[in-house]
Parts: sequence; C-alpha cells; structure tokens
Amino acid sequence: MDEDGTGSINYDEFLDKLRPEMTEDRTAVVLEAFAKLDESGDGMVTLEDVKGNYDASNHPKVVSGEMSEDDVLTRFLGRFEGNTKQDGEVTKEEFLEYYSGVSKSIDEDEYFVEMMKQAWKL
Ligand SMILES: [Ca+2]
Ligand SMILES: [Ca+2]
Repeated sequence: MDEDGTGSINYDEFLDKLRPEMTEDRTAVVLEAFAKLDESGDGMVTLEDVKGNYDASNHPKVVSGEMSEDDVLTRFLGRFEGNTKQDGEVTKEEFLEYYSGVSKSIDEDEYFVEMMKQAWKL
C-alpha cells in the first residue's frame, strides 16, 4: 500500500485503497444503466421494474418448472445486492458497489464503458 515509498502509509494512500476505484466516466455509465433499469424512477430497482423488460419464461429452470419467473428475476437482482441487504430491492449504492468490484479488474475506461453499453443496451 505504500505507493510513494516513504515507508509509511499516509492517509491519502489509505483512502485510495478503500475508495471504490471508479472514474467519473465509469460512474456515469453505471448510473445510466441504473436509471434504465429503474423504470418507475423511485431510486430502487425491484422486481416490478425488471418484469416488463426481462423475459424469464425461456429460462431452463422456468421451462422445467423448478423456478418461477419471479424467482429467476429475484435471483438476477440479488447479484447486484452483493453481501449487503438482499431484500429484492437494488439501491443505487448496491449497484455502484457491485460495479466498482467489476471495475477493479478492468484497466481501460473505454472498455468498461463499452461493456456497460453493450450489457445494458444503453
Ligand atoms: Ca423502481
Ligand atoms: Ca437491497
């Protein structure tokens, strides 16, 4: 963590390690995706928001009768909730945190933005 090699960790270096590593460009595209997902515009992505846009009826487990479409979509939302409160409602913070995790493994801003655009058809 001692990036400037002074032999001690200063406060800024420490903060940099804690802060989600997302540039403005990345944050902007993540928020754009969130806004698209949040159909109702209440600042949370819930089952109701995604139901109209994501058809889970062809999911293998729905076809086999193991899961309902709602189950599949709830699980899909749960991915973005991470280890925080999994209550079927994805908050902006949860969504940003999920993508800051993804973001860490991607060096180029452009690549990250492009990936988001394709994933969410922005
Ligand atoms: Ca909503
Ligand atoms: Ca939640």
